[in-house]
Amino acid sequence: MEHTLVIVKPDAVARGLIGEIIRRFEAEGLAVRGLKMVWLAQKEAEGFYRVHRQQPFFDSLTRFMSSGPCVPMVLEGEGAIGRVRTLMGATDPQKAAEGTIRRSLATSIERNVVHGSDSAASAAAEIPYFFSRLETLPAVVAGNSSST
Ligand code: IDP
Ligand code: MG
Repeated sequence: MEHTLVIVKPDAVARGLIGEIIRRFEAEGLAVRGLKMVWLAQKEAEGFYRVHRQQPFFDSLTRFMSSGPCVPMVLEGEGAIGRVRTLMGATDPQKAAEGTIRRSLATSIERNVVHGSDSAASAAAEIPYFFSRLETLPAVVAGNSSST
C-alpha cells in the first residue's frame, strides 16, 4: 500500500469544498488514514514548499497557503501517489483534464484547491511535515516501502 500527502488548500476550505474534495478521493477507493486542520504561518508554508524557493511565485504561494486554515491528510491505496496526481489534474486548472478536481473546482494556477505529493520521496518528506506517528495509523508510519 502506498501513502501520499494531500492538502485541501485554504481557498477550498474557505469555499466549503473540504467534503467535496475528500469525497472525490474516497469515491476512487483511496482511504483517509490521517486528517487534521491547521493554519500555517508563512514560515511554515515556506518550509513545506522550500523546493520552490527560487520560483517567482514563491512569496505569493506561501502567503496564499498561510492565508487561512488548510486540511492536510494522508491517503492510502495501491499507487496512491500517481492516482491522486491524476485525480487532481494539471497545476493550471485551464490545462487540467476534464473531470479532474482542479478543472472542476480551481480558480487559478495558484489557487488550485488541492496539493498532492509528486513522488514517493516527496510523500516520505511531506507526511511527517504534518503528521506525527500518533496521528496516523500504523501502516502509514511504516512507510511506502512496507509490504503490509
Ligand atoms: P503541483 O501542485 O501541481 O505539484 P507545483 O509546480 O509543485 O505544482 O507548484 C506548487 C504550487 O505552486 C501549485 O500547486 C500552485 O499553487 C503554485 N504555482 C505553481 N506554478 C505557479 C505559477 O506559475 N503561478 C502561481 N502559482 C503557481
Ligand atoms: Mg508539486
